This record gives sequence, structure tokens and C-alpha cells, in this order.
Amino acid sequence: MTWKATALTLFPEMFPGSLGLSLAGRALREGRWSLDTLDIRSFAHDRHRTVDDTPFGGGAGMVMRPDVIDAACAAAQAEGAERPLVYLTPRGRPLQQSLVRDLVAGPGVILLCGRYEGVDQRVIESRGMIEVSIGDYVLSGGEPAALVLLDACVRLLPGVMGAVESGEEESFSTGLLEYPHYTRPAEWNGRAVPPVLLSGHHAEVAKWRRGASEAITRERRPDLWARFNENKGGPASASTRPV
Ligand code: 6GU
Repeated sequence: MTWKATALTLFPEMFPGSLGLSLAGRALREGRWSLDTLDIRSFAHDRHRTVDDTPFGGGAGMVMRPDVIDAACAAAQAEGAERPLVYLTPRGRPLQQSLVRDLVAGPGVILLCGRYEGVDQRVIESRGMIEVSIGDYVLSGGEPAALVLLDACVRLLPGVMGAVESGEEESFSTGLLEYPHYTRPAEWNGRAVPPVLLSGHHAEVAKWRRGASEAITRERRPDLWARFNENKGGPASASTRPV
């Protein structure tokens, strides 16, 4: 069964974008996943194809109308198995690998890309949307965030990563950031590769990498480090726990 993504957007030309290239693009052409866009504007019902209006209560910007968004969601949901509906918004909960894993395990996803100040709260609630943010900064629209989320999902689909390992060792699966990588030349611009990596001693290499992972996580991501230590020997970590 093909993993099915549908993007609801005012800018369908932004898709597949980067996902038409590289591993994701090959997998798309091979039919390992599919990507459709629905132009939100085509669900407007007035002569001017209005999709937004001014906010009740006043203030800057425009809000996307619930009736128009609902019609677009209904059209997407009418095709195939019921899929989770993700609304990309800086107000959402931070995107994590655990959500990515859950989405990949299902039939696919519907992605609502907002513009303007946002979407009327009532349709977010009535459609049971999962609100997701890709980080603490503001984009001009949800489309690049949808591409980010899809990239994270598609690379986990069977057959997409090819020979690359299962992903068990990568950052956010172990709860630690990854150790640094080195390749030839062994010395470059006066900089040597850590000697243990040239030793051929697999156990020592593994020990060094583990230490480097812990050090970099402690330094850069005290939040991950704290969670990692809390969960040591305990229940499934937040990154492996189903959402
Ligand atoms: Cl999902 N959308 C927008 N517009 N800005 C964001 C974001 C999403 N995540 C972080 N910033």
C-alpha cells in the first residue's frame, strides 16, 4: 500500500519542491509514496474565491475561513483510508521523531498549510487536527514546514533509504545527538582525525563515539540530556514512546 500525502495549500506549485529530488524523489517515482495537492482556493464558493476574512475582535492580518478549510479537508479525507490531519503552525507542538514514526506507521497524512494569521479555531477543533510546529521561529507559511515533515516521514518508508542503516543509531532514536564523523585524508590542514578511529579497534571506537555523543548532547541540548538521564534504564524514552 502506498503511503499517501495530501497537501492543502494556496501555493500548490511549492510541491513536491525538494521532495522531487534525491531519495524522496526516487521513492515518489517508484510509487513508494504519493503526493497530491489540493488548492484551498478551489473550495471557495463566492465569485471572488475568498478564502480569508478579517479577525473578529479586530487586529492585524486575515484569518482563513472555517467553511472553506473544512470543504478542502473533506475532499482530501474522501480519498482512501482515514488519515490524520496535521495543521502546520508555529502554535503547534514541536515536531519530534516520535510523531514522524507514528505517521509513517499509518496510511499517510493530510497536511494543512496555513497562510495569513492562521485558521479559524473552530475548524481546527471540529476536524480534530494535530497542530505541529517545526521550531521556534516564524515562517511566512506552512508549506516549507510540510516539506520538512514529509522529508522526515518518507526517509523512514521501507526501501527509501536503501543500504543506509535502519536509523536506530541516529540522533533522536537513542535520545542522544550523533557523534562527529571523519573520512580521508587522515590529516587535513593540520587537523588530525581522533587516533582511536584509525586503530581498527571496534570496541574502543564504539566507546569513543558513545562518549562524544554524550558530551555533545550535554553541551548543546541540556533538555535532551536531562531526559536521557531520567529515562536511563527506565520506561521507553520520550523519543520512542507513542504519542
Ligand atoms: Cl509549522 N508554520 C509557520 N508558518 N511557521 C513556523 C512553523 C510552521 N513552524 C515553525 N515556524
